[in-house]
Order: sequence, then structure tokens, then C-alpha cells
Amino acid sequence: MDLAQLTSDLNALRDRASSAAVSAPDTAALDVIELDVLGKKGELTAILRGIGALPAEDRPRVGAIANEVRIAVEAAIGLARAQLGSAELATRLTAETVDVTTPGRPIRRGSLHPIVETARKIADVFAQFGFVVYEGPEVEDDVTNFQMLNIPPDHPARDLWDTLYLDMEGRLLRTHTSPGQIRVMHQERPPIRALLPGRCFRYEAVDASHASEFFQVEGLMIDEGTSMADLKGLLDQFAHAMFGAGRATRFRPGYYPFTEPSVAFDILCVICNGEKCPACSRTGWMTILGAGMVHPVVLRYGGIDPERYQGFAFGMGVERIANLRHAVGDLRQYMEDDLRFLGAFR
Ligand code: 2NL
Repeated sequence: MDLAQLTSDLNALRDRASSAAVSAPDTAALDVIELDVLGKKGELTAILRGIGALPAEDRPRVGAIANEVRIAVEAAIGLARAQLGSAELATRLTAETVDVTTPGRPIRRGSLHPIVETARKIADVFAQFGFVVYEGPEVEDDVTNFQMLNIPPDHPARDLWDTLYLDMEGRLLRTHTSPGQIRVMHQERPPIRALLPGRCFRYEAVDASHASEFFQVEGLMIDEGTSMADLKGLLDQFAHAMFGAGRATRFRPGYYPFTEPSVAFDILCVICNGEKCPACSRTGWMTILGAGMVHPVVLRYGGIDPERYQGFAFGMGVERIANLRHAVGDLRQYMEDDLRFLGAFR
């Protein structure tokens, strides 16, 4: 190997490597060229190994040329890398564009259970008249659920409530929210305006119109000089808020052991407007709740002097109100957790 041969090999390598860099299709190809020429086992390195065989005075000259070749090849690769790199970046930016203005996927929103929605609506109406929501326990005792409501043990009126008893000591599942009202009377002083929503339980043969679990909302007002006229005025307001202003209402005589007198409160049939249809058993009217003046015996059990105070109370089944508002036919659907049913009340 002589000087002229080495010099021409170096020049040839520079030209070949530079033109390979210029025509490299991508940066990965540049990496290969870089390794093949400048790497530890590269061609330039191999040529430089031949320098040792040259006369000492020729070595600096070849070393200088080799250095120039290395710088030239590095520059060619660096330039090509910059050009290919920005082209590749531009391609990626186009291919991987994220449209940040695309609307997000909508979140599936839940909705209130129709019974809860109806109970809240009922409470909202009475809240406007100063009624405050209380809650009582679902597990009650015989005294509070029955005896303090003027329903003594072994009295025939007990037949009105098919009761789920829990033990022989009188613990039972409340058959109405009324025992909660007794607890309010013990806890508060008149004037009282209480609303009691809650789950109640009865021993029933379940069908489209009977369930062993249902919701009740009861109201209780106790003050001096409270009358049936106050009761009727309030219930009219309630009926109009729930079923539309101007809906006709009526009181019919009724019976409950804990009120005297007792009434059933009807609205003109929401289906036929009094024309008499199957929905109102061809009466033209629908009963939406029961009510009455609190029996003096019940006031006394509640620790309230019936000579000074009077009160009225009313109670309604929430499912019944919800059925009328949403035209639901079968009570059992409220307990089935079927999202197709529940989603219809958004
Ligand atoms: C109905 C009828 C009613 C009451 C509930 C009540 C409570 C106390 C005293 C007197 Cl502490 N009365 N509650 C009164 C009349 C009727 O509910 O059919 N509910 C579904």
C-alpha cells in the first residue's frame, strides 16, 4: 500500500459515502452508512490501519486527508439527516394529527328513580307551605306503629294492615310512615308541619297493583285552630301543582282509626276528565290520598293537648302518584331495576 493508493481510496470512499448519504431514503439508512464508514469496524477505520505500513514522513499527510474525509462524510450525513428528519417529522405530524376541537364522547348520565323523583316533587310542593321533611325507622315496634295510632291489639282495624312481624316482642316492619309522625310529635312542640317520606312494608300477594314494599309520603300539621278547611285548601294546592292548575278535586267520607273525621281526596280522572273510563272504574274520579283530622286520642299519645291543639294528617302512596304522572301500569317495574324502564324517566 503506497501513498497514492491510500489517497485515492480515501477520496473514493468520501465520494461514495457522500453520494450514498444524499440518496439515503430515510434516517435509518443514514445510520447504516454512518456505521459502515465511520464505525469501529468501518471502511475509514480499516483504511487508516494501513497508515502504519507507510514511511513515517508520509503518515501526517495521510492522517490529514483521512481527517478531511471523516469531516466531509460526517457533514454529508449530518445534512441528509437534518433534511430527512424534518421530512419524517412533517409526515408524522400529518399522520398523527389530533383534532383537539372534536367534541368528547358524551358521558352516560344516570337519572333519579321515578319513585324518588316523585317523592321529591311531592316534598317540594309541601315545602312551599312550610312542611319540613323528617324520617323514621323502617323497623318499628307495635306500640308506635299501631297502638299510639289508635289501633289496639286484637282490634278488628288491624285487618287493614297485613303486617310483617320480626319477632314475638312486637318488632315489625312499619306498615305506614305514621309511626314516624308519632316520633315527630314526641320530639317537637306545636306548631308542627312535618312531611314523612319512606319505604313501608306489607304482607301481600304480589301482582300488578300490590307490592310488599312501597313508598309513602305522609304529612302532619298541628297548631291552634287547625281545621278541615285548611286541609282542603292545602290539598287543592297540592293537586294543582302535581296534576295541573284547575284540576277539580273532591272530599269523600273515609275511615282511618287515627283520624276523625276521615276523608278520601279525589281528583277528576286524569285520563277521561270525568267522562267515566276504565282507568277511574267509570266513576270519573281518582283517589290520590287519604286524610283527616288527627284523632284526639292520637294527639294525646303524641304528648299534645287536644283541648288546645288540633291537627290534620294525610298520606299517599308514591307509586300511585308516579303511575298517574307517568302512565305506568305495573307496580312491579319500580322494583325490577330494568334500565330500559328507569331510563324512560330522564
Ligand atoms: C293513605 C292514608 C293517611 C294519616 C295517613 C296520620 C298520622 C298521624 C295521625 C293521624 Cl301521626 N294520621 N296519617 C292520616 C290519614 C290518612 O294515609 O291511604 N295512605 C296511603
